[in-house]
Amino acid sequence: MSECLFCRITNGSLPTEFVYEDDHVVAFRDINPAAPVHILVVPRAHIETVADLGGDTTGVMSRLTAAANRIARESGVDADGYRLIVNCGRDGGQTVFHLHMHLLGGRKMPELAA
Ligand code: DGP
Repeated sequence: MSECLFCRITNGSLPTEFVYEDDHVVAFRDINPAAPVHILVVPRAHIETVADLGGDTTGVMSRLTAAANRIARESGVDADGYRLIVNCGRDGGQTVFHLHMHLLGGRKMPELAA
């Protein structure tokens, strides 16, 4: 049995409402939202970090981005804009080591700190 939290969510063993799913990607609301719209877009495949992409998994970021853009449109935040974030590793702020993209929208995002 996989112990990975997001594998348990993507494979349905931890019941979670999906706002989007296809053969490769699922998306669900962040448990600790940082914006009115805060969705996590996650590959079904277990890939620990964005740094692990390459070879057979080169297309994963395109799939995540396409799904995030679609969810942004469906959530009505596309006109005003939104932020897509991928945290990588501990210094990058990653806490769940299954690749995921944050979609944040519904409020003005602050400028990134220097
Ligand atoms: P990151 O820091 O980039 O690894 O983001 C992980 C996010 O995952 C964090 O914003 C909180 C969210 N999260 C953690 N556990 C759960 C959970 O069980 N369900 C949901 N929906 N989100 C979770």
